[in-house]
Amino acid sequence: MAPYLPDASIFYLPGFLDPNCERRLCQELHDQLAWHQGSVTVFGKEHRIPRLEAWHGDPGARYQYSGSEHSPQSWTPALEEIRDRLIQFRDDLQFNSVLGNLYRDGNDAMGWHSDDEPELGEEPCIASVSLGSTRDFRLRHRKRKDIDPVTIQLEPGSLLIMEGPTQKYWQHSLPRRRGKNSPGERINLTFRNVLTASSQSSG
Ligand SMILES: O=C(O)CCC(=O)C(=O)O
Ligand SMILES: [Mn+2]
Repeated sequence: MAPYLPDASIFYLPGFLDPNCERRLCQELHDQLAWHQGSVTVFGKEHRIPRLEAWHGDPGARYQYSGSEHSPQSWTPALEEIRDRLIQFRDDLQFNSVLGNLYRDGNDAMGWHSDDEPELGEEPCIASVSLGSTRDFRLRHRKRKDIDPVTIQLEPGSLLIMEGPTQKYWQHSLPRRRGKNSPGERINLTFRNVLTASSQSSG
């Protein structure tokens, strides 16, 4: 169960993928996605981002992340399998793309942000599937300092759905975890529906 959060609609389901399926898909995603390490430029200095990324989806689902725009690589069988399971689970959802993040170990992380890019439209639905090591997922309200940040442990095979006003009012992050309990490799997939030129012109 996800904790109750005001101004948000968050749903957490452990065991969305059974353990055998999770292990098989984790290996396939590791081997088959177009992983690369991006970089961001801050005050004129280029920094490599601390994780690997891959953007896959329908042609035309162009998306801006880590400071530049990317055209998608095509769907792989593992990505299509997980996307189809998501649609079976919630047939009101549709996704034309997926951002993969590969955290090689506890030094890899993602800073505070919201998935609120204009190309995701108003109140986007983001379906996040986790494989590999468990990591802490942190959430904090953007304005209300009286609400404490929340941690959800994203387990292998779990599904986290964020929708409604979540991205408008909340930020999330995946902090570094160093030291003796440092986690092993983790893959996260966030399925998204990016507005394309044709979806925008058809209203
Ligand atoms: O790895 C995660 O669980 C979070 C990924 C994320 O927030 C993103 O891809 O925007
Ligand atoms: Mn995000």
